[in-house]
Amino acid sequence: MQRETLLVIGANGQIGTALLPRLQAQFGMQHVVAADLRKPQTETGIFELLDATKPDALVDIVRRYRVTQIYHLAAILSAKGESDPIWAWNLNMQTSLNVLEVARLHGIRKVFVPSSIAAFGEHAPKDGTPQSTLLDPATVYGISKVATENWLLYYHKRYGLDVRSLRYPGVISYQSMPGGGTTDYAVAIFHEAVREQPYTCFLAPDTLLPMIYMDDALRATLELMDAPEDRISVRTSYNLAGMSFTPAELTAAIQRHFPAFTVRYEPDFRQVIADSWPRSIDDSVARHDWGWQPAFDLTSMTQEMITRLTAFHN
Ligand code: NAD
Ligand code: AKB
Repeated sequence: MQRETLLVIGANGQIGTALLPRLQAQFGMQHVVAADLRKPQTETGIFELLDATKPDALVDIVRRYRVTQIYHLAAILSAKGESDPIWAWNLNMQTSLNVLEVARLHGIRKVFVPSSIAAFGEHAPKDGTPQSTLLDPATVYGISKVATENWLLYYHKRYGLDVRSLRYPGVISYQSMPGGGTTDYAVAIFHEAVREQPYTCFLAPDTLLPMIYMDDALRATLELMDAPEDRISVRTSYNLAGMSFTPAELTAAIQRHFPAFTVRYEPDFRQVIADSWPRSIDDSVARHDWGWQPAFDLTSMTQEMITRLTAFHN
């Protein structure tokens, strides 16, 4: 049987930085190729500079390393995308279509392309947002995620490509800073708290949003990718839930560790984006199909973030 070789595109981002060591542990250092527009800050194994909007450069890496699976993590996220919508659309769509087309033409066995809670908009139920509902996103990022989800389904139906995807909630992690999203406050707040600095939050205190701890997000990704094909009933993207909380609830959870910690609220343009997203997610289809179960709640995630970042900042 041919050994799997994985290509991770956008490997230096928030999720790639944490995913890479997990994939290297599972598949071996020589069988995971990291690629990104920017070089990694530390030595992380095999690395290739890649602009994934360029199909020839992508083909070259796939051929040279005999890649069998692609994890496509490169994207412009919700807040950053609004600064230049056409650029964000072009980058998100061009990279995704290049990955799908290269996968089809070069015998790639499995492709992972994440979607987001940003795929939902005004007309989706806000609480317990179901797997199947109207998708009318408010951001260019969300529009690109809905379009990509439909392209994934198309490549699966038309070409039999084994595409897999999760609609990640806001991902909270200590390994690196997030890259320009609306949920980024939930990471930045911890860095200020452990440095014993006040934090200014760009969302209002009662903004309830779905979030997930990185450990859970990675486990969900690996479990989905490992699941037998006949367990995968969703070829657009699976709803995925971890926890939901507001900035005020997160502040209170942090204050149990740092009673003097204070937060000022100055909502900006990201408030409108957050208000267009679900408050909580129904992930029962993922639970049913491949046994998804989150492990972290607000209390355990807060404890873990503070422990890890305290070690990092000291
Ligand atoms: P990020 O912004 O932290 O990282 C993206 C990486 O892609 C960066 O390192 C960037 O340099 C790279 N990149 C950008 N353009 C590229 C190009 N043309 N070619 C190659 N690399 C390029 O993003 P992330 O948070 O790690 O997100 C990864 C994926 O997960 C994205 O699809 C994102 O939409 C999705 N997602 C993330 C979250 C979250 O909270 N982090 C939530 C939902 C969905
Ligand atoms: C963002 O806020 O844009 C991301 C996401 C939820 O997709 N974290």
